[in-house]
Amino acid sequence: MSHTLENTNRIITLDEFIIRRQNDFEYSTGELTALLRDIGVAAKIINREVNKAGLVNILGMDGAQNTSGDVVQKLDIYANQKLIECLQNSGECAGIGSEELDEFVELPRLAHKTPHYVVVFDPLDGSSNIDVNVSVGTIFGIYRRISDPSGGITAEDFLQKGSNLVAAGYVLYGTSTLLVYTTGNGVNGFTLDPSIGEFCLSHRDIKMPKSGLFYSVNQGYYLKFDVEMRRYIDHCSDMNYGLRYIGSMVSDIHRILFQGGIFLYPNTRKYPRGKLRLLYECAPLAFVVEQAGGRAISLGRNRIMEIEPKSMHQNITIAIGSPDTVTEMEQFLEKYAVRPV
Ligand code: FDP
Repeated sequence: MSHTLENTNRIITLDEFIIRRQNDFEYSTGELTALLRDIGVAAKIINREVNKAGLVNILGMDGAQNTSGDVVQKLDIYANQKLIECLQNSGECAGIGSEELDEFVELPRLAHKTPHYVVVFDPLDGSSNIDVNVSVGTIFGIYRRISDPSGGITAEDFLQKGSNLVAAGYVLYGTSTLLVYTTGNGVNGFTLDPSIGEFCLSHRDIKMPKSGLFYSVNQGYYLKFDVEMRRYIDHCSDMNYGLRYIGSMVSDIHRILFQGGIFLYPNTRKYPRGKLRLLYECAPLAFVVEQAGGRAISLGRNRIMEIEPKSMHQNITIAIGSPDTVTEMEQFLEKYAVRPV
């Protein structure tokens, strides 16, 4: 009698997984597959540099400020460059929009390629944490371009609502390095195995808890929040919800994804329209969280995925996390009638 040996514990690498899932895409030509692989390569290179940040003279402020007024650090610039370089590998990316750049950039065309996609990213989110060895992340989103692929890219290719995203995800450079992404068919996570230099499937079909007992907000701004938001935060405290705030959006949302709860960045006096960027941070993470069963809304109570960006660096308020916890917060705002932002 012959036996078929099936190894159910065998390692599935990110590349293998992406190729296997290729047929899930509406336009399954291998272009999106190639783009996701390019991002995987960039993530490995950025990871290598983040890990040795304390050893080489790459750490610390560059001194410049980006369009959103944040101080740019050297590693941000490095991560930005590497993503741009890697996205040119396959020739499938027509252009990029980056949190670190004022304008979108058209990428050089490879011979015989007609790229149909643009990529938006925050190359190193939470970068003010690098100096103190706290986890940071990369956030990315991929849109199919609207403009005629035979011509140049336009702003409209980027100013699309999140519901048009064809893929999105993040890389968390933490105690281990994890790449989490969705193409609209659930969310999967891959942990980097440094010994073989591959992202390996470690978190299959991630589903977030329906509610959670953690809230994540910069409570230092409490007095700068609208009274309605202060009431909700008082409620979290009354209910003994645990406050967890790393100050690195990818890390904070990663915790919420696995343990449940809510992440908030409301309007403050300093940031009357919120601080976080719709295009580079909020929409891609909303896609991931919704695909894992969660919710993501602005404090004007619009679904983040339905908000059409008016400019590349538009800021927005956000409440994102477990569906029941976000709904509970929403009911609070409705009850105390927060002003739409
Ligand atoms: P950073 O400025 O360090 O890049 O997107 C910006 C961001 O970090 C998020 O990662 C983080 O959640 C937030 O800002 C922290 O802002 P506050 O310091 O105002 O809380």
